[in-house]
Amino acid sequence: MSVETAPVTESDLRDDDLEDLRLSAKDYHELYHIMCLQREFETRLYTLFKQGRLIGAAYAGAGHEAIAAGSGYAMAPQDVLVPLHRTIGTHFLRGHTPRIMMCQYMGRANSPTGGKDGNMHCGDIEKNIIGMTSHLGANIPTAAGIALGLKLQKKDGVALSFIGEGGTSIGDFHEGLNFAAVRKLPMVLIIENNGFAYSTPTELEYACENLVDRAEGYGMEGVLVDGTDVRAVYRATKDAFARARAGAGPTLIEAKTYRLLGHSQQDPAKYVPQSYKDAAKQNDPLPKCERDFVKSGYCTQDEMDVIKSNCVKEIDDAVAFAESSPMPEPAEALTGVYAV
Ligand SMILES: Cc1ncc(C[n+]2csc(CCOP(=O)(O)OP(=O)(O)O)c2C)c(N)n1
Ligand SMILES: [Mg+2]
Repeated sequence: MSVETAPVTESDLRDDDLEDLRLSAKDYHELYHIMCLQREFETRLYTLFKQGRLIGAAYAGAGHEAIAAGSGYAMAPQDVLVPLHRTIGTHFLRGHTPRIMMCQYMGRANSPTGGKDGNMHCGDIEKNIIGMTSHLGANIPTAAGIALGLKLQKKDGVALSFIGEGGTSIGDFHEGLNFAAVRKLPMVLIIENNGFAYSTPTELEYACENLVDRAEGYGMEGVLVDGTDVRAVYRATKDAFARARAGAGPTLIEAKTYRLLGHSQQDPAKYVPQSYKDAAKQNDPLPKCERDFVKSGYCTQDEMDVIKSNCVKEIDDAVAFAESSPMPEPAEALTGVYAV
């Protein structure tokens, strides 16, 4: 995607596609809730960072909420999540509540890592969340290994993971996808293509038109989707999970979106052209979801306003809970680490 080119600005789903989604009003409310929760949680993270109340850095998935909510919502309990730095909504959907995640970002003793490692690097084996590895690409062979395990154990689960478009240039992308395709593994990989890898625009990242075109070379299904449309992401992921469960192997999904903020809290993103910023604003997944859901009759604007204001309260509660939670004991510093 050239940074000059905006994807569709309104839903490109046809009515018959939408009927196939078979979602209830409750489902639509929850999809919007998770998107709002991600936006509110990360907006708050940036404020807390500036106030010196966080441990470590803050990244936001502003612009990626539809990818996180739509794909996470397509998962079944037996599926395994390997999240990435812009998909905190998937954590929420698998039971890592805002309280738990805020404790994680504040390095508290009761957080999943007990205050160790980077704040985003947390998982919970009971919840089928495998903590992300910071090295871009490394999550792909991890997901392929999980998918191999699920297949060998004849379990019904599917492994879901993510990679930014910048991360697709790393060798692990090739190794993980090739292995998954050869072994027909139950795995779904979503490329979150936001047009930039830190300050590098897509023109300097890859020469093909769409990264999903690589799927054919691996001998796997590839799907291109509007990553700002939560229903489109949900549908593409749900279909990919169904193929994986039927033994038809992995799917590569390319979800095109925009990064609404800089790479992280410390990046003012002065290198981003105005045309990209304008297109990003126009394609913000939250107002787009509101327009689509109200137009389609899934939710009223009043219902969506209530969901949004409740998210503010949920995050207020998470911050208060985390700040009243204890810091780890110094004596615990060396427990749970491999080398001392
Ligand atoms: C192997 C490796 N190289 C560099 C980094 C530092 N780094 C973290 S995120 C990032 C940009 C990633 O861009 P992209 O894959 O497009 O994902 P995005 O942040 O845009 O979602 C970089 C360079 C890293 N974590 N791992
Ligand atoms: Mg990117």
